[in-house]
Amino acid sequence: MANTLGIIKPDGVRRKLAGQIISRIEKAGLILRGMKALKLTKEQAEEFYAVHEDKPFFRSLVDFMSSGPIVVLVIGGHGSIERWRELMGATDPAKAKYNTIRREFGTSVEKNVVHGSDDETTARTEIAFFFKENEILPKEMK
Ligand code: IDP
Ligand code: MG
Repeated sequence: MANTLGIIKPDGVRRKLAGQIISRIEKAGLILRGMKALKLTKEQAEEFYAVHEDKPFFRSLVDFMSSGPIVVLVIGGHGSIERWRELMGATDPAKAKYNTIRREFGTSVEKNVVHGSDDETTARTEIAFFFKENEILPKEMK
């Protein structure tokens, strides 16, 4: 029952897709346990995506992720990590399944609208990157 981190990336916020994306999370029966809007500095984007620092797309990704406001979400509920990734779809919108967020709204492999943690370990680290303990609703709170 681990929480996961979701991000509505700058392309999603700019295009006013945040409401629709949050609506999909709610309709899927997942639970919003934390939410804030903020803008990453270049340094913060570099740190968040440090695992990709050797990739050819790293500089462009950092520029993109720090180009405008994002919405960060703590998403809970049964199977939240896998289920949020299912709702997002594959990294490349052109290869993502129909009805996924990336397939419907993504415009390139970089500008793919949303982020999701890939496992329990990264979820924990990524949530802690944005949220203090007291900014996350506890599981028992309904
Ligand atoms: P994920 O977001 O589906 O987990 P990752 O491989 O972890 O995909 O890549 C992180 C982010 O980096 C992607 O969501 C996308 O924005 C960007 N990205 C990944 N691969 C490419 C690429 O080949 N070209 C440009 N950007 C990429
Ligand atoms: Mg990833």
